[in-house]
Amino acid sequence: MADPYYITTAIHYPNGRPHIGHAYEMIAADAIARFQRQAGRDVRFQTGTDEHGLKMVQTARDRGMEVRALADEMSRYFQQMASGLNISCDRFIRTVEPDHYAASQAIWRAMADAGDLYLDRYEGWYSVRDEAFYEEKELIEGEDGTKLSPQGTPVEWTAEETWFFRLSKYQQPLLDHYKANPDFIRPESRRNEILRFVEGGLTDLSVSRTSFDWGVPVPDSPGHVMYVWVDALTNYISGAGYPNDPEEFSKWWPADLHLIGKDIVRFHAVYWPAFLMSAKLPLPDQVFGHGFVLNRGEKMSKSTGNVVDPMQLAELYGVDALRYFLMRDISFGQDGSFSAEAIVTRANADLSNSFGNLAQRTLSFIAKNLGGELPQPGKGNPADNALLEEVRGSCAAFRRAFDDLALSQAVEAWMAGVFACNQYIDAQAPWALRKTDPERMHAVLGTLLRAIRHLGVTIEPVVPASAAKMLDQLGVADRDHASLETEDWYDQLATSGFKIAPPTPIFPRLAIEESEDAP
Ligand code: ME8
Repeated sequence: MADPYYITTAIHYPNGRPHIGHAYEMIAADAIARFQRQAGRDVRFQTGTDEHGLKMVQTARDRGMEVRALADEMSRYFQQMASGLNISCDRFIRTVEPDHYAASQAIWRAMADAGDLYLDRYEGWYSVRDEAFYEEKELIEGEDGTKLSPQGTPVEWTAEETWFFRLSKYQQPLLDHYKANPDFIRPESRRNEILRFVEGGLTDLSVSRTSFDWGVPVPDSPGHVMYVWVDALTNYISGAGYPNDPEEFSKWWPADLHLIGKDIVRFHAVYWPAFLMSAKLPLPDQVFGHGFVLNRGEKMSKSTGNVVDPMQLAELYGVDALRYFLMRDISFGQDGSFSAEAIVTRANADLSNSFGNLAQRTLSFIAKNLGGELPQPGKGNPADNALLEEVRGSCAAFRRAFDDLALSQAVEAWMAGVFACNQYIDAQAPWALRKTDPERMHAVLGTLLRAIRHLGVTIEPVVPASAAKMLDQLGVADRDHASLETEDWYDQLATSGFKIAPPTPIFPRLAIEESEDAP
């Protein structure tokens, strides 16, 4: 049986339509999930929407609609985006679903059984935008003297009777866990931030609300709904069989990777492991806090009006161009900027002019001059062997880096293989060999087909639809990492009578769209 691999994204607040930050997170998680499938892992990939909390209540009120209707409408946009961006999730979870209610109430009961919940009065600051409680000492002062959360969002004074979770009890166990598992929080900068926060002392956490009823009801406590983060974090286990399917649950849990943004690392690396410890459940292997996507260097916000619809970008420039750009141009773990020009420049340089052109030149030459017949393999000229070695090396470097979540470096390493092929094709000039040395021409073309197969299989997680189309043109059926270990496919394909058809270009050259509302 293949080794299970469970990856999740954050679940997104559907109080508005999805933006490019949401798209970025889904695309990164999807690329990792596809990569692990190619590596032979039995992958479960979950994403979804986080539909409870005061922010949803207030947005619905502002729009004059029922909260559930808002959640249904907006969650649909996230689901459409997931399918539009070719996100291969196994489950799109919505926190309004019955199995999620059951799981949230079960973990609540487990925390209560551990003696970690008590009723008291909460008085303090709350940010509806962050759905987070803050201590006085964490607040910053806004331009007009008002108090703001450390994220710069407005806070309001809240006073109500709530259930508390004994977070303070878990300070030392958490510190011990971070020490014993240096890779639990990544990247390093996030880990240091969390260490400082926990070392500074933890106060007990208010985990229920009584001033509204849009949430999962607290068991045996009429009038209380769970604090939205308690139910939101629980999505990771409710989607994986907790508590009613122990077999399924023990297969998937603990998760291998929670992929989230840098602003919510505290919830995932402090509160969530503390809840799990309290409920006597294993902790996830790793929490990775990726950076933010900025619009031409600026933070996106509704008030500045610079929020970009990712589906519009995908329609203008293509899903795979967008995916490739985000994975290649943003160093994973750091913030990065996007603009239409940057997407077009990157996609044209790498995909259209280099990789696409390489495949297009090679396949159309074979279709035209060899009637589509596979070239006869050569005897192994040093230049051919050197190229194959270089391409295999760059694909192996891609795999090593990707496995370590250095996604952008991985793509860069892959690109080195593409460049090597383009240099080779120019140096070997198969078109000139057609008349002078047909045998050598065959060997060069055969070498190129092999190299293109390695490159196509390797980049599949990043540009899945385009890579699949290219591998179809090449007649390559097996697309996992193990298949790259031999070149048997070539002889099998040659004997099967497969013919290379005149190819249609896979990566069209892009131009910047100048339309009125283009980003
Ligand atoms: O925080 N660039 O939901 P959310 C990159 N419901 N990533 C970004 C981003 C940007 N500009 N803006 C947001 C929530 N994100 C909670 C999560 S999980 C149990 C509950 C990321 O819709 C953000 O960091 O505000 C988070 O990982 C995800 O998008 C959803 O953000």
